[in-house]
Amino acid sequence: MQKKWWHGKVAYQIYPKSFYDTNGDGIGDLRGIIEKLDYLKDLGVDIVWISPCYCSPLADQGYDISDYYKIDPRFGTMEDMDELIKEAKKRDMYIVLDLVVNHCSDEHEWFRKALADPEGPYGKYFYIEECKDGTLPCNWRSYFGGPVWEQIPGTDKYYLHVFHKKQPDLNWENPEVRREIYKMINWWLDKGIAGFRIDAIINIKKALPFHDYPSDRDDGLSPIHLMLQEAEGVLDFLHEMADHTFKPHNAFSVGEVFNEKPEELPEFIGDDGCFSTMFDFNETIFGSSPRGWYDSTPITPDDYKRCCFESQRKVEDVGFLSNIIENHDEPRGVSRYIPEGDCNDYSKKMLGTISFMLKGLPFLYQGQEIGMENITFQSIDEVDDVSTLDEYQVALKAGLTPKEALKAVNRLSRDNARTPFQWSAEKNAGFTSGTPWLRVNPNYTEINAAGETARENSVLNYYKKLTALRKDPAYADTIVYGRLIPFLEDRHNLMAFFRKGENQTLLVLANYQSEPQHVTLETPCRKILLNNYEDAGIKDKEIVLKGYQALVLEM
Ligand code: TEU
Ligand code: CA
Repeated sequence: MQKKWWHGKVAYQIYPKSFYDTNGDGIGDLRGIIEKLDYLKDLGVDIVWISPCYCSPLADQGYDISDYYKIDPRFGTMEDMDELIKEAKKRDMYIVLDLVVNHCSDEHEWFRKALADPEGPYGKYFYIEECKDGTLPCNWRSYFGGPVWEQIPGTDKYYLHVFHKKQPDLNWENPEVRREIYKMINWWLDKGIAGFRIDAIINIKKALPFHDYPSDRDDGLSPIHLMLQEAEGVLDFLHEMADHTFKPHNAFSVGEVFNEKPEELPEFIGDDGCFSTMFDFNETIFGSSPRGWYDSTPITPDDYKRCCFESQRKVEDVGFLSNIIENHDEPRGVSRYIPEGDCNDYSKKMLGTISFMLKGLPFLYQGQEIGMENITFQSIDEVDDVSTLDEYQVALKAGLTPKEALKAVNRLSRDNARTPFQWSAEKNAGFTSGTPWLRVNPNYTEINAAGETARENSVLNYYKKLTALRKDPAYADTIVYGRLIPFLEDRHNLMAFFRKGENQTLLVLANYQSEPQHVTLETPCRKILLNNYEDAGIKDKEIVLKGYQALVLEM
């Protein structure tokens, strides 16, 4: 594997709407990000991925773009963006934007023109089909519920949207569409951003002509992944995109790739892959049910371990994954991956240790570093996210009572991760002086950045140790490139692995339970590099790990 400039870095995702509001309108903004750059630098962050901040009606919080070349006034101005890029560079930091090109907004100029003249050139920018007797071209179910086809008012024509109806899919089969997209990417890269996170990208290739797949629910619709399994040729588009944009700019790209075909992995993230890296979602998709969120199976520590190791094995000689415990589409990792009742500073630090010590590029999601947890919505009216609202309806239709349905969606709601960042114990967690667009988690009085900074043994200060260890010249090479070899893999509630470097071996031990656990080492350890407890409990080769204790040892 070729070494790349970004391999040893630490990345951080910002969801701008919920990060920091500087003008009191209740919505986070670019100036808020500029103000907090030093906070991120101090945490040890190098690469900052910012979820969409382009002009958008915010039907899907910015993942519905109406102008790729403009900043939404709610987030700021292009001058703010230029300043952000400049201020980041000053600090040796890299700005990565979100590339949403499977679809745009129905308020984008292209789509307006397509509606005005479906037969004209812009009609071919989208998938528009005539349905004479109202029979839809296929029975695919949109990710956010209902059929993927929406009628164009006053006509017998329908357009395709695999996400929300305000997110019409762009027709990648049209070379003109691809040219426009590459032009836009290059415009941003020329501006000085370091690269892109690439949204929902597997969906750009459709299995054509449109046809039905077997339905898995009473609605008669089929899940998109059946179509994706059959679609051939997404990589032709992706290589073309990389050759015209990322590669000439030596840009960083991280793909949001689901449902890829295993044999295609090298083409995605191998040395000549179309992306630098892609996210590991193996843990996030575990336990999902075709019936919906309400039917999903919670993950256990042993499942979690299996998911991580499976991904590591898959990419071992191929490339570099990006590791997360959460993002803006998922509940908080500490609420999901730590068994109920056990979520505390020890277990939070343990999860962080695993995420940072696996091979790959660690991505922190805003608030993860201070131990932010799920919020419990008291009523569905408090929820904003389109996906959660749909899953709530799915649960009701399946026969759950409103109370049960709310409980089911609370567990997985994307809004768990979208509540405002908790900066301090002041009003609205110090996020805004106005009214926050989404409810602040009431636990902000205990969990907030100011308190975490002040408290020596906080989760935040532990994350700083993790980023520092990753960059410590004495260990960086092993942590970044060392082979990952599981240790005592079948031991219940223990997640342990070696990282074997050229002349060095590290051992990561995580006791994934509240009861202590005894481990015998193969060789005595030379040095304790990290410990989420005060004392280690090591006697020669014998270790008694305390509840949720995590250790990084040099062997
Ligand atoms: O997500 C793509 C995706 O397929 C899922 O994460 C999906 O949104 C989720 O399972 C629904 O609950 C990306 C973005 O990360 C997400 O925020 C957007 O909503 C989506 O694309 C559409 O742009
Ligand atoms: Ca604002």
